[in-house]
Amino acid sequence: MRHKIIRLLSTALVLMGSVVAQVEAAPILWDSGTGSNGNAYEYIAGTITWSAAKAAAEGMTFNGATGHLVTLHSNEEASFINPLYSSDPNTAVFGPWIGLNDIAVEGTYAWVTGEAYTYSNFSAGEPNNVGNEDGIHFWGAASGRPLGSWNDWQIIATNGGGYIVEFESSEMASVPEPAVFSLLLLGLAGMRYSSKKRKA
Ligand SMILES: [Ca+2]
Ligand SMILES: [Ca+2]
Ligand SMILES: [Ca+2]
Repeated sequence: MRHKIIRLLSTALVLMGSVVAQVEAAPILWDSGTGSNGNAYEYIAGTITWSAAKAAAEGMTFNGATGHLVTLHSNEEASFINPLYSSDPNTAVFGPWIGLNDIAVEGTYAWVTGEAYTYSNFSAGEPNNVGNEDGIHFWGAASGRPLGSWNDWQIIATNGGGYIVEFESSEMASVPEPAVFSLLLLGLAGMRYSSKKRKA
């Protein structure tokens, strides 16, 4: 019986692991160094418009936190994020979309989360709103501009550089995967109960 329980338990753990991998994002925590905020960041590769990237980011979860397109407040935050994407050749010129836009009022820039717009890193000559550009992205390493500097670009244009999603530490659960852990305990209790019942 004990062997059977161990076998069942390991099967359950493997199954839960694969379910978690499908649902959960796998971002990197910024939890050390100057200005670190405990938030988690992930580069998602792909060819996508700014609007679709915004929706995709907001459809992701990590440890209880809902994602959003990245919001930046310091050079330190930018320095943490740049290496997440800069080695992907797809970001060589057009790097990932970020959560800044001037969709509501032309020339008035706002973060998707409503956070204060207190930090800016536009490339020289940008934003220039050529053809109504309202979504912001990073320039890539081979763009001829500083890596990670910003450009405004049309939100309906696809950008092959993907996007960066951010998860707020304030929204994260303190204990990882509480729901899955409870299920595991329930399952163990159930197996004990049925094994006792058979013996009785
Ligand atoms: Ca942020
Ligand atoms: Ca604009
Ligand atoms: Ca521009």
